[in-house]
Amino acid sequence: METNTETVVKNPTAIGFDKEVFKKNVLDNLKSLFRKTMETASQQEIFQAVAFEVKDLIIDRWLATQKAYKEQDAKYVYYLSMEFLMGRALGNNLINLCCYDEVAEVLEELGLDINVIEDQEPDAALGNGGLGRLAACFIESLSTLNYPVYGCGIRYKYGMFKQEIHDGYQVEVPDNWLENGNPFEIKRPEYTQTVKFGGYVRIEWDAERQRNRFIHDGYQAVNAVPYDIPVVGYGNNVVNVLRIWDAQPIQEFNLASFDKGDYLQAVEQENLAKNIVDVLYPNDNHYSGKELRLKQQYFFVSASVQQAIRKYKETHSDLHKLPEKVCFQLNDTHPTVTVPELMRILLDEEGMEWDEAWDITTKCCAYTNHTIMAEALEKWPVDLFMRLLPRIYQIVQEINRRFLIEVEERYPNQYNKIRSMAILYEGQVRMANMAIVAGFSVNGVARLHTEILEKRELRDFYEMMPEKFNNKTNGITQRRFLLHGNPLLASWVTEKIGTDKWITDLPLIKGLEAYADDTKAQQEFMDIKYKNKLRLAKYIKEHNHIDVDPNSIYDVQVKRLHEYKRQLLNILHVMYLYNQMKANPQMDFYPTTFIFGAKAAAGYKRAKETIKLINSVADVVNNDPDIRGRIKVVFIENYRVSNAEIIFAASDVSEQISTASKEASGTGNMKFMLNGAVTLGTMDGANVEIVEEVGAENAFIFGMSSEEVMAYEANGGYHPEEIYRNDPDIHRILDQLVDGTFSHGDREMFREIYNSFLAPSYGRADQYFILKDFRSYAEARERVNKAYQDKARWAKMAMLNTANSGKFTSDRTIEEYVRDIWHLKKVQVTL
Ligand code: 9GP
Repeated sequence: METNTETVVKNPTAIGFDKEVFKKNVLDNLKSLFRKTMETASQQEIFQAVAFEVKDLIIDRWLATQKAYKEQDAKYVYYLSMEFLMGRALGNNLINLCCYDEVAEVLEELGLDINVIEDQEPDAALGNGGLGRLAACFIESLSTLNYPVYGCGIRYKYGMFKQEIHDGYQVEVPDNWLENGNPFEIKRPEYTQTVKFGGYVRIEWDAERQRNRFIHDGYQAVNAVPYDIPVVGYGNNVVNVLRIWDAQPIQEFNLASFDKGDYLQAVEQENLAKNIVDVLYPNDNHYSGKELRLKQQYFFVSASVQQAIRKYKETHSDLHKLPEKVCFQLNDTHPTVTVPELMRILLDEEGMEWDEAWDITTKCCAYTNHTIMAEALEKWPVDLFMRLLPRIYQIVQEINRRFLIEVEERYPNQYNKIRSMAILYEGQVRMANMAIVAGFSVNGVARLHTEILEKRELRDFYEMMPEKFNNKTNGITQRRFLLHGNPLLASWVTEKIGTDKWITDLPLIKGLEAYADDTKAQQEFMDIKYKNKLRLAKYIKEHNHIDVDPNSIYDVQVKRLHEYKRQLLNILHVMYLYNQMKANPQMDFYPTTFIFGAKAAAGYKRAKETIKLINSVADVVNNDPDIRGRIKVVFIENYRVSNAEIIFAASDVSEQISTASKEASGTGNMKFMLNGAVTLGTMDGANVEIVEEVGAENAFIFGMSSEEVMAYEANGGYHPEEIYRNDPDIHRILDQLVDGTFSHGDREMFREIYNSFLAPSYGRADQYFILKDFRSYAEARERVNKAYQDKARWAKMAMLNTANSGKFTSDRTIEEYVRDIWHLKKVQVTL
């Protein structure tokens, strides 16, 4: 892999950092922003004062970067994404500016703890889970690798909701993340764009050009106003931009329009602007065909594409060469309206012919698929789509018409091909199909996932246009998930392998392998893990009021709550263990803390019931004197990026137990691995590649393969009631769902979950093969428990996981996107 370690500037003074100046400026900021001194300011105000000072350090690099891009006429990737799950910025900005330790010292001299100051910052939670966090890792890696990018998204007023647990149930609390302002953002009203909704299309004859002109009239318009957030590269002076769009009414509501008779129109335009960016849809891997969601999509896509074209035209006159300077990467189907929007601009505003416009569009757009879950597929009802985006719909119709002619020519009379590949079908606009037809690249996010796309989900497309398909296995940034999240391990790695170059060249971490059998190194590694476990225990005590034993195994499943991710399998197994231990108090078992963290989409009933079940089991098990604390169950409230960093660092076991074939990749699995947790998982998503890197002997694999799962699915499922009848342990735990054992005698509380195995009210029985995989999972967990008791063996396994995590840096993923799809050039930035 090509790296740019030689450009890394780690000496803070070399980047213009001066401790005394920094300190003075922070104090000045406190005065000018809040009229406060150190003695009177709140922690939040101090955070703001520090953050503004850090932004000052960033600004010169930001200017220099944009200047260098301009001078070199650089090609940009526009990473279009409904979600950017950025988390906190302060700590990572300091790390990437290479002055984290120095700022920590300054704060210490002022009597402050940098961790406490960092804790004042709300997470920028503009995303649900893996998809949004991946986008955040990608733009950070692009900056670190000296590549130009605009992250384009939405400035939601309310991000991902905050989760509170009341009586074991999830309660959603609005996330007013902008309450105290965002010190890192800059409003850019000069780049405001207008986005139009509704209305109708008028056709006029253009005599000069001898063709029809399409005129969009009677629409409602809204202003898209961008806010720029800096994305700092590690030690290389590069600052890219995350540009998120806010919606503003075109003109503030004025009474004058009342007299002119367009009073209602004015009110409507104002309301339109008010609602669009209000809130992030809290659904992960699930499509809800809401009109507002389509508005959000078109809103940010139209603004971003218009802006990209405007920027290009500032320095270029020939739009035919747009693909040399611009690539739009569609993060899932959510931004697919990019395709018809770009066509609209080229046809209607630039006056191009269809073929020229299509040629440009199809060279500029590339699509990433992140899921095969049927319920996540976006299909918009034609009537809604047409009403909201009348001109865009016409263009979609024409794209579809022309594509179907191609299909018919290639596969005469094969209606099944039309059925699977048409963009418009049975009254729906199928967004994935449009993205594939128009994109020059279609990629999956892990090898297995891409294979499933090619062989099954998108087979017809793959057969017709195999050259478009490629795999880009996901990755994560080690700057956040090791250097920032686990500073003890980070320093130890540097000391052991004799260099800190792993920060920008993660495969170097393989150097740790040399220490795998070294008892002293093993001890050091496990000491660090222990300290991180203490840190998490403290967090759990403060937030959950539960004591956990840092000597116990920390067995962790943190991710969004979804049936296919099978948190239910995990908690059913805890119930099983509990039964075993009650029956045999002397059983050989190493104390284990089962840790969960998960948000459920607000309307996802089964997911919410599962959270209640986890908390109910926790209540019983944690308080049963017979168990003597040997099994503990903890549900961490409000799982998010900032506490995730603490959790990964402290984990021994990484639960990656999705039904094989369902998890496209997973990225939490990589963060655990990097931090020396051992995977307990199915052969799904990127787990396959993790096991390949670390070796099957250093992971605990169980369960059906994706082929087996898909074979059962093809045959309509299996018969869980047979397992229920024949396996007394499973029989017992299912019965316990409805006999009140974990619900204070309430037999109805978990009835729905019980029914899902034996008599579902919808779908197949045990759709995600929980009972089918149960025994295999139980056996794997037993192996884990035994393995942990051999301290040396465990230390070796854990260390080998860290040592072999090099492939899973997002730097590697980005280099592959650049090589195969984006074709960007590195830009060096000097101050
Ligand atoms: O479910 C996938 C997850 O497996 C993957 O790691 C992540 C990033 O590629 O995307 C998730 N997909 C979605 O959230 C919706 O497509």
